[in-house]
Amino acid sequence: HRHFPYTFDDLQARAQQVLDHSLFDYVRGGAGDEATQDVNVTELRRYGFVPRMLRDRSVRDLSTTFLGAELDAPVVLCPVGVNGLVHENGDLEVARAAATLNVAAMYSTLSEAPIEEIADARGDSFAAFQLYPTKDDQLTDNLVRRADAAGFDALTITLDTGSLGWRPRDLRNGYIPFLRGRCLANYLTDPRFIEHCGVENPAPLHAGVVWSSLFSKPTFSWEDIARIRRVTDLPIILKGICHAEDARRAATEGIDAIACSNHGGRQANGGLPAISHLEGVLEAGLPVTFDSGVRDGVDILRVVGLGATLAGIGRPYVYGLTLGGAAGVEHVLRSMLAEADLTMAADCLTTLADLHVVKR
Ligand code: HOC
Repeated sequence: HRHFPYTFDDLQARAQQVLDHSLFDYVRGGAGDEATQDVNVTELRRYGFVPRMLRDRSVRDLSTTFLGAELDAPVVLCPVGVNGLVHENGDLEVARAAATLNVAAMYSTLSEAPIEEIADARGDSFAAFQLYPTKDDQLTDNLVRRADAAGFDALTITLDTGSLGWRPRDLRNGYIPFLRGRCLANYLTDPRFIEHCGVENPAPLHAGVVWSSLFSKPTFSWEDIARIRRVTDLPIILKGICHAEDARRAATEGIDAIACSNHGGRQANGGLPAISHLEGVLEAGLPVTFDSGVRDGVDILRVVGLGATLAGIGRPYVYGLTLGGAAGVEHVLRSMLAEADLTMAADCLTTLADLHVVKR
């Protein structure tokens, strides 16, 4: 990997060179003037560690457990619907990388590859199926049952896409990635979706229009969560919870974990950095994954040091995928984990429990 980038900025610059302009913008972009996206990153960097010295640091241990699974590293790949657009068979390449490195991942409803193929490709690695609720509960529940039958380990329900964020880059480019309709594989075989289309094997544009009309359920609420809870026994992760009260409610509703996240600054441009929500969310006592601003190996340690069980990685691995498929994803993950490991070694911190974070 002599020519592969080692920093986020280099990765992003290289990805920009190879991706179609509108697709790059889609991955790179955020809501509004992208202030939230920026502050997600800068605020996280205000946290650090006080080194300890003269302690045996010959062995460092990054392993952890999440929802009963033993993981070699405290990371999870975030769900991304356009993986299949940035690289051929992108969803499967990501799943293969996750299998090779035994890291956890969440796979998008909008994957280009059918979820059963993804479930196969991820081997023994921990895999959650990410669900976008639709206006049609039956269609939503069908997807949940399918994920269950395919052998996924958990269900992640994305809560912050009740409507799509205000994204100037995409407005300018016309939302081309999604209008291509290549991310609808999981709907096209669903009898309920076919009913909505009024025809089997609908043309991509027709399917895209029907899907857009069904996408998201603005009234989605705790009652829907209770319904889905009854549909599956899979552990449920609620993604997008930032308020302590919502986290507490999740705990009382039998939810298993929370993904604390502001969607990488892609949905609401409220300006608050996602990391400022983590402490309140942790108070509910559920296991928490955190994403939105994680760019390198030290960020992984920061997030875990602040109490999250797993650090969610999005854009960094998507750029790795863009540049080198499964090998590219592996390179990015290995680099991030190597940086985390070497940082722990330098600071004489040997386990994740040693990470005491201080804010500057
Ligand atoms: C056109 C609707 O999670 C993102 C996605 C949002 C998916 C909705 C697409 O881009 O962050």
